[in-house]
Amino acid sequence: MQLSTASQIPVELRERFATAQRVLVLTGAGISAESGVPTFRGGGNSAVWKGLPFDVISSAQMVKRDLPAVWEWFDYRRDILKNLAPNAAHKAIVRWQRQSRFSEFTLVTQNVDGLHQYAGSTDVIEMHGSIWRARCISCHSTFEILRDDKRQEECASCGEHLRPDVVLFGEILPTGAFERAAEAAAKCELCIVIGTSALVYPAASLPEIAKANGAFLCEINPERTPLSDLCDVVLTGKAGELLDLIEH
Ligand code: BJW
Repeated sequence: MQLSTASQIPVELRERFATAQRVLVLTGAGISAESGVPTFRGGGNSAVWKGLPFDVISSAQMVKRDLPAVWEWFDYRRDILKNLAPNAAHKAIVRWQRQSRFSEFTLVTQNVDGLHQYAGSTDVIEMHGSIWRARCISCHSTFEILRDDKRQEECASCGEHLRPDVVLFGEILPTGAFERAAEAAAKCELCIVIGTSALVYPAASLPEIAKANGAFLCEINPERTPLSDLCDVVLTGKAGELLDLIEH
């Protein structure tokens, strides 16, 4: 069912949204789709870069084998991103955080695009890092990559190679990111999962943790995911159209 008016949002979700104190929002690539950011999966397709599936080019092995190719893939994506802006869904989440209607509001994203922060969200838990940072492969110093500047090639601290500060397949998450997110998931009363295929772990375990601890679980996605059957409410449609409707 495609929902287009506030009255079509299930009453129970509206009530939960109006009364919950502790809320966790988990986002994935789909929330940025309406800004023009390509997703990794969805619509039966999987992203490919110069003939390489994204899970090959975005992998720990590829950093060891061909770091310049990895940079080329991330430079290409940053180049697209620098001309894109947050959409209505990113902005709705900023409002939810700023209105202070919830005593605890946690935003966890798997996205590396920085669009939540660009929209105005703060304290975002970035589970998979950021495309706007580089990290030294030796001393692990991190460096911001500014929108219009050429990125540094070498570490300013030790001179070693830099790599994108993102979490590739087979790599561990930034220290504390999963722990903070899992703690918020275990405590939340309402968990809203937006635009993720819910295939990649450990991020996909957060809604499972929330549900196991009694949270009301809502998914927003045009397609069904492995999480859909666990949810109390599934809103089938685009995040940019649906998020505004929940709060009214
Ligand atoms: C819309 C929309 C609109 C469209 N509105 N919606 C347990 C079980 C099985 C496997 C594992 C496990 N634990 C660990 C693993 C291995 C692996 C994993 O999960 N593999 C599975 C895929 C099988 N996980 C890892 O390797 C993780 N590391 C780890 O666990 O470390 C410990 C460890 C180390 C070594 C061995 C074992 C354990 C790290 C995962 C890192 C993921 N990195 C990536 C790439 C980041 C860099 C880059 O940008 O290139 O992160 S992969 C890619 O997938 C990216 C995303 O963040 C992530 C999730 O994707 P997401 O966000 O869900 O996007 P899509 O494209 O999949 O879906 C988009 C959705 O939007 C679709 O559903 C659309 O319908 C929807 N949509 N338009 C709303 N308008």
